[in-house]
Amino acid sequence: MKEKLEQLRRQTAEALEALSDKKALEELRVRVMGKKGSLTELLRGMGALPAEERPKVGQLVNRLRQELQEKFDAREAALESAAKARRLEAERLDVTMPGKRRPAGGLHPLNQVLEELIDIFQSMGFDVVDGPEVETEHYCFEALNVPKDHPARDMQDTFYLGENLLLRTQTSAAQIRVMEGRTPPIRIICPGRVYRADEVDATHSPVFHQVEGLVVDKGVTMCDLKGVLEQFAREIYGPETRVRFRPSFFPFTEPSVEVDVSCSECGGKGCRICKGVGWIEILGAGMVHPNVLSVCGIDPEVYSGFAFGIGLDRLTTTRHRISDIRLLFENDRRFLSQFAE
Ligand code: 2NL
Repeated sequence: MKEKLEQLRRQTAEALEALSDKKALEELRVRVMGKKGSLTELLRGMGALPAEERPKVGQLVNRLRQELQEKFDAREAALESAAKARRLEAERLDVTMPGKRRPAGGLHPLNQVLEELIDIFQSMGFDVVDGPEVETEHYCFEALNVPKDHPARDMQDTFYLGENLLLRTQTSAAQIRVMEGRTPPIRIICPGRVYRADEVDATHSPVFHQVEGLVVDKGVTMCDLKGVLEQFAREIYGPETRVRFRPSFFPFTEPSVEVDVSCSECGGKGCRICKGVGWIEILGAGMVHPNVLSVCGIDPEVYSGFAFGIGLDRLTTTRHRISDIRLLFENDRRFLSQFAE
């Protein structure tokens, strides 16, 4: 019996040394220590021993059980730490290796021109404001002195979302909100998306971008309008740029003007870009109509102002000689990556 115990001790120790993973270890544990395992078998064999030897042998079996238990646990721990060491070695990282470079994104050309424009106006003391794209007829038309029969108000030209709800056709709507809520002096620009029910072609898109500006204070005159817009045009197109003001009409300004700059491509001689006329129209502007000031609770006898609207898409396409406005909305990376800085 003693020999059998000794043999089991030796065999188990050897088998434990020989195995190399936890699965094999658990199998061996069942084979030796399990209900039908070798050790249990030996214990059963005790029945054949003389009664006076049984306690002694029982003690030996129990000691062996304890010893084997410890051996199994120790081997299990050793296997685990070996596996962990192997895993760490396999996952070793050299943190000093150079990383994989991701291609950097860039600002959309519209945003590049917009940022330039914001810089120019901020340096002249303008704040940048924002407003909702979904507007009421009041803020989009009524407050801007746009009469009921004006074509802009037609379903054909404007996207209506409901009885009195529409997608704004100009960012003036947001500027009206500012005039209602502040007392002059007001000096703001308001960039944003605007919507018109236009068919898509090379020069039209139902969604486009506008930057409107507004100055209201005591004693603001047409001279201020001309000075600010001339300064803006020279900063955008270069110091040698000539600027001209042509009489025009908008319901919300009186008098109204359209502003042209000498063609930066040909210097005014006439070319493909300016369609042979030597001038490029860049914006519309005018002195804020007294009705518009009144609606906003600003007394036109005390205050006056000027306003302007710049089409950002056209400014961007002429600036970068982009032939088709649709390119600005398709987000084709082959196009956009040409503008990455
Ligand atoms: C254009 C013309 C213009 C304005 C926009 C404006 C705003 C307020 C009051 C009065 Cl709150 N006017 N905006 C004025 C004149 C022209 O835009 O052709 N834009 C592309």
